[in-house]
Amino acid sequence: MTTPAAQRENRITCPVLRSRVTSAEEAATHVAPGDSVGISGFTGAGHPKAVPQAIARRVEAAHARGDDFRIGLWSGASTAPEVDGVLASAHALDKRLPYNSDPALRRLINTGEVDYVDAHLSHSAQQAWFGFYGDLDVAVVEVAAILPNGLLVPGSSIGNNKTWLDIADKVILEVNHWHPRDLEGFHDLYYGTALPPHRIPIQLTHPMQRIGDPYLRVDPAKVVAVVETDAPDRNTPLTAPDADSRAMAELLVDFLRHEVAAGRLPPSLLPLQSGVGNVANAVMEGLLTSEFEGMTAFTEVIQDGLLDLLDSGKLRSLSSTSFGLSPVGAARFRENAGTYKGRILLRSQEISNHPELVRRLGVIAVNGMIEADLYGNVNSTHVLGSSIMNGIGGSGDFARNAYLNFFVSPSTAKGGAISSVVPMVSHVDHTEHDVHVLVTERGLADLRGLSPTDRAARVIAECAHPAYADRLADYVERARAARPEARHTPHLLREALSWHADYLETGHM
Ligand code: 0RQ
Repeated sequence: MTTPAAQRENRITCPVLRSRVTSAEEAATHVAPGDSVGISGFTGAGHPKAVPQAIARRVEAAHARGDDFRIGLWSGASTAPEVDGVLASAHALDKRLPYNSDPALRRLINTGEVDYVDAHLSHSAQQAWFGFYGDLDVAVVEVAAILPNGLLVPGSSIGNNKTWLDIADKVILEVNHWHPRDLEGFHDLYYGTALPPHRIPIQLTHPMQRIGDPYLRVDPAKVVAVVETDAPDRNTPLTAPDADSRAMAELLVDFLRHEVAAGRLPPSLLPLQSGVGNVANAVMEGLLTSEFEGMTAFTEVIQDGLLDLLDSGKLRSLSSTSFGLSPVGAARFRENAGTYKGRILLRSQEISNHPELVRRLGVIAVNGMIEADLYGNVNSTHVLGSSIMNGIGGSGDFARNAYLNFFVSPSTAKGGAISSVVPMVSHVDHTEHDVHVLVTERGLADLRGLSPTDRAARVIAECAHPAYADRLADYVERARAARPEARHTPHLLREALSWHADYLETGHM
């Protein structure tokens, strides 16, 4: 939906950049075959709405002429159908990093057409600076407004925008009138990051502390085009939490209660991080009806549940890099944006997910998983060892450095045909050394301070589905008996690996 230009307020008040306003088609001509393109966007918020579609059309026209035209695409995190979806269907991509959740692109990654670099979200900016990914040719970044002095008011996500604007040879800006003009003041851009060996500590000791500027900077000489849009973020509807999600949320909130009673957490908890999806949202709903007050969040995405918690007053404030709201949540935020100022702060993902800060603040991290094994290794990314689902996202940034981490999943997948608790995970994202607590709808296994054998007993007793528990217990027993001199982390390697192979061959484990 586009508002006629005459009705729009002037969001581009810098004369130099105003003079670069053009169409998405014209802007897309600045992208050449073989280019690496860095775009804004994180969990469906703040991605460019028009230029990627114009690039896709350009690529399709080139392919129709028999010309090769593919680009590399770097983002903050996942985008939306009008970015990853259209570029995938145009076969426009040869490389993608650091995170994707688009089903069309996932298929191309899994068939080998697109190379995917699945990186920790806090690492992507610095690895780009280090030169690990090569040069960045073009940045396409959505903003809410351009000030008279050329500073940029960011949109609904920051992600890697600062880095892309800094390192790209050319910059295309999309100014999206859909974002509330009130977004000015919601952002904190830290420009103090240096490369080793010149790094200094990041002086942030509270989730809401400001350590930077409210604006993004760009060298106007690099800006080759400015495109105006008026289009919403992805804003996927959330389904109401199902019974399993509610059960997991209840277990988790009860465990936090137990930790407070034991003196291991303060009554207002510690800053919360929660991943995307319905379980994360259900946990926030559980906290809403809990006795906890004065909470804070140091997270990467703001789903509706966090907004509810903020509205209730139980959550004092929240630091993130992005929104990821449903249409209802987005409408609520847009209507009342001004009232959230000072309670929500958006930062670059290299800061929102920074290991130094996650460790210092003592974050409580809650993330989804695909499967866990008996000893506590967690697979967040791959189905049956080989096919990627989304990517590691920020889960590793938070989990390894958290004060306390939780990994959550239903105890089975594919209608019960697959157990989410397995002898040995088919792919490792979070090792047994990183993982604290596993939660399924069956129960919660606190693995802290346990030996591998004790972990196995607890995971089977608390988290495994009854249809698989006996088989898993039998596996551990036989593995222990098989080699008495190898009982630290007992395995029957052939059997452990054939666990998934059985499913691939028969449809059952
Ligand atoms: O596949 O859609 O084809 O049916 O995996 O599973 O149960 O819908 O769970 O949406 O919560 O996602 C780990 C993927 C869980 C997510 C993961 C199949 C299942 C389904 C999704 P279908 P559900 P969720 C914040 C932090 C990594 C990144 C992260 C994720 C699909 O949480 O991407 O945490 N995490 N980032 O059928 C085979 C199993 C399975 C299985 C699930 N054991 N075997 N298939 N599935 N378990 C966000 C960011 O960082 C940006």
